[in-house]
Amino acid sequence: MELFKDGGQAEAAAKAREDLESLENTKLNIAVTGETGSGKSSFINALRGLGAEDQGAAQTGVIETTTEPMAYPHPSYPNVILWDLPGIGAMDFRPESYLQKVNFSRYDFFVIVASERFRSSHADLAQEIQRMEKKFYFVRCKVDEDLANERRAHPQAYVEENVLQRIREHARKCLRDQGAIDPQVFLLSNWDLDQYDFPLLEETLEKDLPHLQRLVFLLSLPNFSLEIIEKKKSALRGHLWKISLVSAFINVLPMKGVSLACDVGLLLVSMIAFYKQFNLDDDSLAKLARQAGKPVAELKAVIVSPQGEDLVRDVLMKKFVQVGCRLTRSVEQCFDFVPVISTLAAAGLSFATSYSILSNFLEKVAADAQRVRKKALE
Ligand SMILES: Nc1nc2c(ncn2[C@@H]2O[C@H](COP(=O)(O)OP(=O)(O)OP(=O)(O)O)[C@@H](O)[C@H]2O)c(=O)[nH]1
Ligand SMILES: [Mg+2]
Repeated sequence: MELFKDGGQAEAAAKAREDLESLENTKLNIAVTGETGSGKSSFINALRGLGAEDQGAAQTGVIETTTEPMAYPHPSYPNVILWDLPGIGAMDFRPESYLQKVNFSRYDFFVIVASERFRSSHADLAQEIQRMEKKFYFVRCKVDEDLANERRAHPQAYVEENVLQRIREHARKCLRDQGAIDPQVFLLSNWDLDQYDFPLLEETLEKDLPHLQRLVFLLSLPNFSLEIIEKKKSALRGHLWKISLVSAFINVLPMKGVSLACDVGLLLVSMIAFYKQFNLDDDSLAKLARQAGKPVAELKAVIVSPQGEDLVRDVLMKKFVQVGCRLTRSVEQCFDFVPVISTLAAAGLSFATSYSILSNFLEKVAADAQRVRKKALE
């Protein structure tokens, strides 16, 4: 309630509104490049929470499939676009003309995908990307296959972490030896994002990206682990006060008495967005059910927060009526003759009420997401 003490509330609300709008308009263009057949399209599908057979998935397969840059907007965050670039396998590969052809300036950063052997074209491309003053992350896919092969070939000496470390070090050394500066290497399997180095890649991107892009990227990720659900929750929690402040000030009019003015529309939109952010919307649940081989009703059965716009609106209205009645009586008595103060008090109450509603709802939706994830994995 500190916000409501010094008179700068309206400005703070305007600033919060600007921030929310910027978040909505934040764009992130991720270029996924690398050798032909290395798993680029599968990586893009994994980041979008899609299996190869899901609608809108990037085409994957053992024959060359990607020959032109293809844009894959995230299903819930169309401003996050993953670009599937053509493979770099050709013998006469020239990184400079390749990057010109794919319009390199469009991208915020590059992911160079490799599998199996390291090739000098990877290092050439990495160097050229750095020369163009962009960042690259070297991702070694199909590490599940490497491990299976190694286990088969050396069953006695096999130690998973040693094999992984060897692959990482080898890729880093090759990149460095050929001129890439401070290369970052991540090993992963597109079938299992919570394994190997994907969590580290996610953390690295979080550190490297500017604030709003970082948040959008985090929220767009599938719930590949319980930790990611926790991260989404705490990132959103840091945002709730802005939504509450904007909603509290949106409708405050100088009127006698206390109006628990609040933009229910904004709260509703934010609460419905939580469902998408935690992959609990109907589309995401249907996809997850298909991937888990379970009926969608089984996943929905563990969700306890109200689902669907009408139900959320109902809950919201009931909460406001409850809290509104309780607060109005006491505050109206205090500020009966001072309409301006009463207006600010009303905004303060709207803020507190909105914040508490959003905060409780966020807690419930995040807990639902954890239960749904557990159920899908059973
Ligand atoms: N085991 C395993 N197989 C993978 C992985 N990622 C991709 N694949 C398989 O590797 C093959 C090639 O994958 P794609 O995603 O089509 O590769 P791409 O780099 O997009 O290929 P092009 O578009 O042809 O250059 C497919 O058969 C995938 O199913 C992975 O992490 N592990
Ligand atoms: Mg492809």
